[in-house]
Amino acid sequence: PQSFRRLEYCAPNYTFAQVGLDIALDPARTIVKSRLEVLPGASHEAGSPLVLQGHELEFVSLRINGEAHRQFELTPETLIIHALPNEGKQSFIVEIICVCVPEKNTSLMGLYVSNGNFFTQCEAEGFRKITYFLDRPDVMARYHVTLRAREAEYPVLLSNGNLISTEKLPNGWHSAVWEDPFLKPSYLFALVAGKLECIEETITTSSGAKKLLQIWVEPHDLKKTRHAMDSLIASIHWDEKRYGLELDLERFMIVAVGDFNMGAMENKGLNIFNTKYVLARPETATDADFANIESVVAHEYFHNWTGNRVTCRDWFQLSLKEGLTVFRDQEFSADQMGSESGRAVKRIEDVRLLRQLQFPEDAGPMAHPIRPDEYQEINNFYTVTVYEKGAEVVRMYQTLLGVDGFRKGMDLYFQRHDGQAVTCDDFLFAMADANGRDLSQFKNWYSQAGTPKVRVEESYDADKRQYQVTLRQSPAVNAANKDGKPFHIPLKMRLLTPADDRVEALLELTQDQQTWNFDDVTSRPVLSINRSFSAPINLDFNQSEADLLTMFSSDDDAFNRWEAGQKLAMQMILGNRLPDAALIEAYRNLLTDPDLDPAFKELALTLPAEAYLYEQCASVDPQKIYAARRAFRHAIASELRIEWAALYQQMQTSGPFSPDAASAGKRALKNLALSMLLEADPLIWAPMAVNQYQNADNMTDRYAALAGLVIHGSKSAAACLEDFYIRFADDALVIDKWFALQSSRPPVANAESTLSDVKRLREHEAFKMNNPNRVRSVIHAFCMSNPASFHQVDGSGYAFWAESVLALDPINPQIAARLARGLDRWRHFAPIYQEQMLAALKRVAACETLSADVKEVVSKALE
Ligand code: B3K
Ligand code: ZN
Repeated sequence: PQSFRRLEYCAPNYTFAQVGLDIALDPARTIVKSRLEVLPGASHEAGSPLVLQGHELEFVSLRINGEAHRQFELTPETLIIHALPNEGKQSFIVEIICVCVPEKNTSLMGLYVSNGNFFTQCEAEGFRKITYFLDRPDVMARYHVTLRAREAEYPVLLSNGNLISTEKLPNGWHSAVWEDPFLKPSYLFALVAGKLECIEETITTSSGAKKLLQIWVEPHDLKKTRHAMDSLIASIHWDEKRYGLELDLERFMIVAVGDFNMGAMENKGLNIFNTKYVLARPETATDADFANIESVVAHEYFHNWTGNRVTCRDWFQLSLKEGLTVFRDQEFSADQMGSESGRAVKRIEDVRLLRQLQFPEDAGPMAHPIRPDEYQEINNFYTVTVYEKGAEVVRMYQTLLGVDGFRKGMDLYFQRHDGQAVTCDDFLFAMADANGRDLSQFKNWYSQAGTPKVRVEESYDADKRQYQVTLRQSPAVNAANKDGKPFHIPLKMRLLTPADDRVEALLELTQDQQTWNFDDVTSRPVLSINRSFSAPINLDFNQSEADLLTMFSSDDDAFNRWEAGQKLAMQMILGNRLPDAALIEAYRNLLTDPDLDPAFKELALTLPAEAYLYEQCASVDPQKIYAARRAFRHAIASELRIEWAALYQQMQTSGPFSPDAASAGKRALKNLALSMLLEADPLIWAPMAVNQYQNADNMTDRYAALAGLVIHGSKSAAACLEDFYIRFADDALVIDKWFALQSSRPPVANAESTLSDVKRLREHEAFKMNNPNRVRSVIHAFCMSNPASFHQVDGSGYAFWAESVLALDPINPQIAARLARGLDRWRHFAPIYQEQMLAALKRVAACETLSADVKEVVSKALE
């Protein structure tokens, strides 16, 4: 297979000044006429051919400067044009006509049909499925687009930028002309056509300009768009206030589509979203859904500057826009939480996700630096490493430079690079230059994979009242990280003492080993380090249980307070122990503390996920870890049953539903209490759960009650599941939840295996193999979010995985490749599991028609 390498970057030999597209939409045969004004590019050599990418296109004709042109070659992936009239610096016009077949396009890349409407997805390399093009992000052009379609079926015609004109055409057709005033690469092109309706708002931005905001959906979904609109308006205001960045177009549109490979896409002025991240009403969406919509709307909007105005030179630089934009959406969401403790809650949630998903990736066969050096299929590199670890790296700049220093760096970045396609180095230089700092060692975060480990050793001299801490870093050394150079690691710390000495510092660990001394420390302190998770590392710090308990009850850094509790629970679970009396007491104090945020309590009493526990083991036995974790949970549930019952009452909310952070936190704690009560005394509490299920006025509470019944194997679960299906049968996103809940059910005593349920669900009339959301809610949910049911010693889960990867690959390689990642860590498991996983991997690898996407994933796993 072909590999692409970062160091082999070549500037384009041609570029486009203007792109004209005329697209006649027909599901069976869409005719695309392009008119490209071509100029010699940075690496131009006289006489060199113009090599355009094209994929699954039917070529019709080629003209140059108005004349038919015959000196060209067609390959399955390219159109190579020779004998060009381009001596000197003059531009010339290339006109191409080609045809594509949207209704046959199940990959959902390029132009496709969903529920009778047309949509596009071009990032990273989908534009080449629409027309022949220099489909690379460093070719930036102005686009002028004419869309044509039958008016009755496709009354709405949208593309990027500003609407210039519309026209009625003969035979029931009509057209619309759109012009995007900004330079953009092809991956930001979009079109939408069909029977859609919108809600709209007009807002005034910081310069006093009026802007039109629209959210387009299928007519029956209009009533579910308010939250997305509010989120968009809040995002626009936040970016003005925090970064001085204003919306630059006359109109900004969001369109929702039910068939979509990922969350959403930041096409210039025309964001296209998975319905899951747009549609919400209290009766159909959970608090988590509301929060996700807010953050995805913000993320895509923020891309307008970090991604679109300044874009990536090549796809190795993906984290330049993604890491930065994730950091921005995290900060936005933290600000929306409305309190300091809310900010901490958001930070804990983000770190939890990073450690559950990204740390395993960074330790497995697909490990790569946030700026990868090599890929076979770029779609495989939209990873938690590029996104979430990338965001942690951006956060470290802010930690090192301060919020103001970071802002100066951002200002300089836009001043230098607006309208350009640039690299991660350009971002780093802007940060360094704006602050007069040498950040050369910080570059190692971009080039080295693996989670660094930092070992902590401390000593205290009571006579001298001196405290000493020594930090040693060891970069993970693995295939993707041969150098193992030391990182520049910012570690926030504080010494906790009864006298409250207020010894605080930001330690910058830059060498393999460094020691710091602190004077006038009145008694042996408890070290609180890596506060707020200031660096994405693993701490190797043998703190005593007593110290951890101190932190769990009183660290003023909410993140580290939470972390101490997680560490205590983790050590006990991995040691196959139940919580001891001291820990139960600490939990009790925390749960009954009237001053603590309910959302924080919920996080503090939620045990480390199985995926994170696996990371602490040399050889994983999923069944043992599941049993130990469940027993530990059972102990917390039953020993604190009085507190749980009290909280279940106290956390009831009254009045109309609001998804704000404080109300959501109360519901989260109440529903954790219900789940704990079901764990402790299922027979007593099942009727309460049924009652909550039936009377809830919002999806958070209804779903939580249903999930509690299903997970705890209650007899009432079946009837409630049936009721839920009937109640929401015409709401696809809710039916996704119905599927996902059943597929992610952990093993229940005396019940059929989840796998047999999943196989039945796959035959359900509402299951659709070519709808990504539905597939994710059944197949991915089982294989990737249900470890205790998936990892069976008989290998039945793995056989199902192999079957599913092979069935999905011909339909949608991206969705298949994502699932293929499910056995990445096979070497990390105990031998009885390993053998079965290896057999399943080999079965997939043996298929001769694998997509490049799946092939890269399984071959790296088997390397
Ligand atoms: N930039 C898109 C992701 C595109 C994925 C292509 N396989 C969404 C986002 O990160 O905002
Ligand atoms: Zn993004």
